[in-house]
Amino acid sequence: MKKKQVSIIGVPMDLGQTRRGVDMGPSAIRYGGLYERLTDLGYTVHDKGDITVDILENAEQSGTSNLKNLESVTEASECLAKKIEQIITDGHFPLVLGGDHSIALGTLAGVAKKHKNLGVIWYDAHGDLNTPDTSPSGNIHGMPLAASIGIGHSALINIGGFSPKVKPEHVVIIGARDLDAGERKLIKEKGIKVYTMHEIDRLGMSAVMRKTIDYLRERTEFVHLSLDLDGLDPTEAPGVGTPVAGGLSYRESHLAMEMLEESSIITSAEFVEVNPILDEKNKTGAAAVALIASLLGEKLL
Ligand code: HAR
Ligand code: MN
Ligand code: MN
Ligand code: MN
Repeated sequence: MKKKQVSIIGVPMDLGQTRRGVDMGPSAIRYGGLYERLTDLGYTVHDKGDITVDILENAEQSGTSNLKNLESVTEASECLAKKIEQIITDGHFPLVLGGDHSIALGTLAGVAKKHKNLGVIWYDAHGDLNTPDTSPSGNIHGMPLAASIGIGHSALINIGGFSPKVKPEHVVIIGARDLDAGERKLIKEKGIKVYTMHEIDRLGMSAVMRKTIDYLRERTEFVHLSLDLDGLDPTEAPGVGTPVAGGLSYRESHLAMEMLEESSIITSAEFVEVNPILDEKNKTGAAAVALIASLLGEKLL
């Protein structure tokens, strides 16, 4: 039997927001033992290292928009998109380590180039559905999902040279509890499926995942998981730049990963927003590793 192949890419990106340290996320996740955990599961793991990202000191601030570090974020995204495309061409499972959530622009560009009829699970406290007009911060990590459905700054929308990457009705957001006014409006206008913490409290994670899997199975052929560690509660994942109280537990998150693994719908994944400078002894990096392992088949027994 041919062993399953996983290709890892780190994206040391901190330019999509303002708290430094999240560029060290890929190292923190590797430090948490990712490689060994995946090889123990029987995978052949190709760690392709990190892509090159400008450091803040050298990032150009061209004055035409309110978006911070637009040029550097765009440049890294284009580079990431090409790498992802190659990984999928090689028949490997792409696993991206962040880095702030702006990296999803590049991941989704690469994935969508190869996988038509793509679904996306956005596991996050936030919607990341802002545009330059609605953003309260100018931080690009609050915009990648909007850009991926074709809404926002043209430079972000057109990463990889095409748009959109995913249809709004093929997106499921899980764990949302901090949505800006413009994001709520977009969710309603575009009919994006969202399981906020309210629905998760009411239905339970098991039912939410069952519905998510059924929904995406009916509509899509491939599904990308974009997991922002701030989807978890900050008590269990403190190493994130924009923590929001009242989040998903570690166990709920494991259940979600286990159900996705059983369903076999996930064809690419990224784990983002791990900031080891804000963390407690790499608790968040370790949580990322444990969730990745569950997603890729690690069992308790
Ligand atoms: N919605 C706010 C903004 O656009 C905060 C976004 C924080 N985003 C992340 N990614 N951490 O989910 O600035
Ligand atoms: Mn540059
Ligand atoms: Mn996010
Ligand atoms: Mn978030």
